[in-house]
Amino acid sequence: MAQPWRGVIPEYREWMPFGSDVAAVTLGEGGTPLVHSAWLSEIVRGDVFVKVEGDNPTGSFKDRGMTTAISVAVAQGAKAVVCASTGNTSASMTAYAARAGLTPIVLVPHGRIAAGKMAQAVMHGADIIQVRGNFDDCLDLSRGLAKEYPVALVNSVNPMRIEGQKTASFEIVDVLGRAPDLHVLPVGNAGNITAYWKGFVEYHEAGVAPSRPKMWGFQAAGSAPIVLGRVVPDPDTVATAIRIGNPASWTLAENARDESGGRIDSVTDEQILAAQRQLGAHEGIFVEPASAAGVAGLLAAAEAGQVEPGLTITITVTGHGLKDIDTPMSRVGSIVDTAIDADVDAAAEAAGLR
Ligand code: AN7
Repeated sequence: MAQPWRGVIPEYREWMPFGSDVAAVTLGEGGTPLVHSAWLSEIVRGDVFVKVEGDNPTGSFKDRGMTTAISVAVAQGAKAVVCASTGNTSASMTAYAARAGLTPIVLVPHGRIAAGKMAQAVMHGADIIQVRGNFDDCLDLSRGLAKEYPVALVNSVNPMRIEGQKTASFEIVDVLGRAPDLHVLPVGNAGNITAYWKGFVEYHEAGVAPSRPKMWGFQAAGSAPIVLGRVVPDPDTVATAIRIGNPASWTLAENARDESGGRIDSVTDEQILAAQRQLGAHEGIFVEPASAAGVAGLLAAAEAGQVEPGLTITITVTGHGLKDIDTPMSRVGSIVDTAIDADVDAAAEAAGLR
């Protein structure tokens, strides 16, 4: 009988910096599909695989790091947890806190949080506090609360988040049987690029993978502090998940870039929305705008002749498209192409079958 996937702590416990005294608070996260993309493979003249992180329990990669952060918080006796969020962290945190019986406190920036993500936090029973400021202000507040009050901070500055999120790299190597030549992903607060690099490095050092990939990260042009080399005080992009002007893991992301011989670049909102739509139409994978930043970056690099042929490339799409339907749909004119009576011939006519 097939063995069901058990969640990232049970599956990768020997790679965690904690012992069996930490019980896993899990929703069965991880074990997400690595889908071959014929479309992108042809464009880059290599082999491209998409790691579909929207298939996690709350619809984003955050679940990998939340199972570890919440499990450890519970083991340490926490009663309440706090996070700043552009949406996905709060959706994930509130779900895992609900399972663990912890009180979740969510700090979100004023406006611009996708409705689906807010709905998740509400349904998981969170106290939602809207801050008159941006994500970076929320993160400062979140840190301040955790310092002065008995609440555990579960943003990616909590090292347990990185420990959980690194398992995505393990899964990629486990499935491919080797590390990719190049790994591509979006960058916001820069926790995930840090985590992926840690995972690839650990597998390499342990001899599981004979090589490590170059890391390519992409920020949104209006929120590209690492690319610009300075804090962006008022970040702006349709990709609200990565609307972050002062990433917490800035230096660690630069390390991942430099140690791997990679790059961190930016893509415009137009490139992001085009990539989102193309991925949906060519591959059947519907991702949220931020998640398309990596795809947009790879497409731009291929167009500029910066992708050498013959590479094995993996690309993480971080969150599910259903979380934010307003952004893409606002670009679509009318949803309905043709209205007809309930008649087979009329339907065939409208569908171009005759
Ligand atoms: C879909 O939820 O920061 O570079 O507060 O939701 O590790 O921050 C979300 C980030 C990419 C960027 N894609 O990852 C939050 C939050 C999606 C995201 C990122 C986020 P990091």
